[in-house]
Amino acid sequence: MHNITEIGMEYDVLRENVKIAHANHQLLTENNIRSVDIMGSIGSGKTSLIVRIAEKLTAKGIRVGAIAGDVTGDDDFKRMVSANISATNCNTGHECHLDANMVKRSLKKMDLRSIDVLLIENVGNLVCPADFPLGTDLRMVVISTTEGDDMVRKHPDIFLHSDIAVINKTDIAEYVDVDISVIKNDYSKLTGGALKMMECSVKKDKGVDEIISALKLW
Ligand SMILES: Nc1nc2c(ncn2[C@@H]2O[C@H](COP(=O)(O)OP(=O)(O)OP(=O)(O)O)[C@@H](O)[C@H]2O)c(=O)[nH]1
Ligand SMILES: [Mg+2]
Repeated sequence: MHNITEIGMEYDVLRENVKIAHANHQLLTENNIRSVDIMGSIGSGKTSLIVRIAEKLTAKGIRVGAIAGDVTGDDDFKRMVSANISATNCNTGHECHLDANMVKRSLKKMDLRSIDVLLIENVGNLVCPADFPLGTDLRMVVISTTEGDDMVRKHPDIFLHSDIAVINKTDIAEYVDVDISVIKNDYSKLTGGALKMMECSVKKDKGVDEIISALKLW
């Protein structure tokens, strides 16, 4: 006969994460940095969007920093550095999401006086990042047409935890037999009609200015 002891670990981990997220937010605010947590599916175009946003902001004299969150490797980090973004790489090891403590450690490595905007690329995943706020001003989720038209129905939580939702790769919707209006309707229903999903093609530079405005980055 085994004795079973319940340990409320999940709750404590999430509560601790929220505490650190508050501290991150305070630090960013003290340094006048506007910050965004960019979540989304694998390959939906998160890095491409960050690079495009950074190009546009840099052209207006707004200084952009980024944290490249990935399980392993430095591919996205290198793309950001090539785009003249003050970036830091953050490998999560086995974790499928960034957490506030990882961001806290990354912020320590950055010169916060030298940036106006911080774009954090979360690990490509539509499940776990939802539960781990990082302390940013806003959270955005990016999906793309290549994932099909059922992402909102399958992963409602991440959309409900995001301030802004983007459907990217609209340029190839017809080639992958995806009707964007289905995705947008699902999102509208989920949010009770309060929010509209934004359409974007990073490749064709469509919708990116609107996203920057919605995020109030300029
Ligand atoms: N056709 C098309 N391709 C795009 C668009 N945006 C990104 N891509 C392509 O999609 C692929 C994945 O883009 P990434 O920016 O690496 O996506 P990601 O979300 O950062 O990927 P992970 O970090 O691996 O999760 C690349 O080959 C991009 O060139 C777009 O608007 N249209
Ligand atoms: Mg990426």
